[in-house]
Amino acid sequence: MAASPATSSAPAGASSFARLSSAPLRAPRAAAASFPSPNSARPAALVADARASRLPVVAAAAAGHQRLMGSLTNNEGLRFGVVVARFNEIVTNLLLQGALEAFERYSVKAENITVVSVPGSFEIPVAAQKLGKSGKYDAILCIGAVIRGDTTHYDAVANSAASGVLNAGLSAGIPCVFGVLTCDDMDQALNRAGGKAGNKGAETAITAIEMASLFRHHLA
Ligand code: INI
Repeated sequence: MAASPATSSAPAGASSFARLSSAPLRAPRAAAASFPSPNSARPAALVADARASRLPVVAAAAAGHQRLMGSLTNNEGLRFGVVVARFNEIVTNLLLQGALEAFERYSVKAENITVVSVPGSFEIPVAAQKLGKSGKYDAILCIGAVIRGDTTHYDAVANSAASGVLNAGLSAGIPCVFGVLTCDDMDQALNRAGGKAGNKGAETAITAIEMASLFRHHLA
């Protein structure tokens, strides 16, 4: 069950910490233990846990801080643009399907999702930027699959897609989430598109919901 942490001051920190521990995409136990809430009900146990994992114990003196975090469930009315490349569409269709299923799981309404199709991953950033600047969306998902071939084209497309999506988000001022696979071969890509390594499209949607919620509810 994912709670919906709002702006949290230190007294609510314990529940934020609990939220981290129960989120669908879990933070590793050791990483969580390195940021114990100052008001945790069991600080000694957390400190012992951190020591056992050889991580530095921090935040003991950070009472009064605010921790802002987006929520997966507080997503009513959030709107999403999805830019998906057709190149390697056997893979990108699966990624898109994963993203749409994740939206459905978190009750994002279909009417709040717009899917835009572009030829290849190289074309994703310009479309993402245009959607982002339109003011109609809270976050943009960027979905593609770049698979290494015999030429250097792979590096050019992969690098352009990554830096382009980053720039699109920065210039539009809304989250543009990177869901472009960069793989050595088709097997690797299919493994990450619903195969044994999960579905990167679903992860992209979940990241987009959290970031959109963060921006709408805390950073606006
Ligand atoms: N586009 C991809 O999305 N994935 C690839 O693997 C790929 N490769 O390897 O060539 C690819 N190329 C097309 C590119 O994205 C543009 O559509 C094309 O260069 C026109 O601008």
